[in-house]
Amino acid sequence: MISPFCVRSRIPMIYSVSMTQKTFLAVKPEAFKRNDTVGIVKMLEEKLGAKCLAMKAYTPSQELAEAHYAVHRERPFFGELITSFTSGPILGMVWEGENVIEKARELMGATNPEQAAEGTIRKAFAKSISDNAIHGSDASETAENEIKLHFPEANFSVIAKPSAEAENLIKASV
Ligand code: IDP
Ligand code: MG
Repeated sequence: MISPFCVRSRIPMIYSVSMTQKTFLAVKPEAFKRNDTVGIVKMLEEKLGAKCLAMKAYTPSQELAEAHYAVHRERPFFGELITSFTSGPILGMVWEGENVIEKARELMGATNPEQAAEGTIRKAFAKSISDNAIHGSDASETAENEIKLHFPEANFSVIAKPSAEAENLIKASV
């Protein structure tokens, strides 16, 4: 019998190993206009190792764009960023998989495409730091907020849950 103290202390360790997560990804307006959408989704399908739960094309309103990029409000490029994000349709998506947030960030590549590694989406499709083809959530809290913001109509009640393997370990330890 393992003590409750031990159970409590083990859970965060198990969670950090393997998590089924959801993330919000979006093909940005400039890439959408260049018809790069299919190529980007193909890379996600082939390389992300996750499944797409939802996908829709829409032009973000000023309000949506400002909420989405609220963390950058004080940055000098904020105005340009909002103008860009509201300039036409984006393809907003929710993807689910093991550690999908970090894996998607890796597959996206560096924010500045000059620093993006070979084989990444930004290396293949981005033109500049302000026209860098794709957005992806950077942490589980931002993923949860962004999914609620962009898919208010969908009921994604569980944003992140432990893998089956981790759940079994947790059950076995109680
Ligand atoms: P991320 O998209 O890789 O998460 P963030 O730092 O969150 O990068 O920045 C959000 C977006 O703002 C970037 O994708 C990029 O389009 C734009 N951005 C970031 N830094 C600059 C900059 O120095 N000049 C112009 N645009 C920028
Ligand atoms: Mg970001």
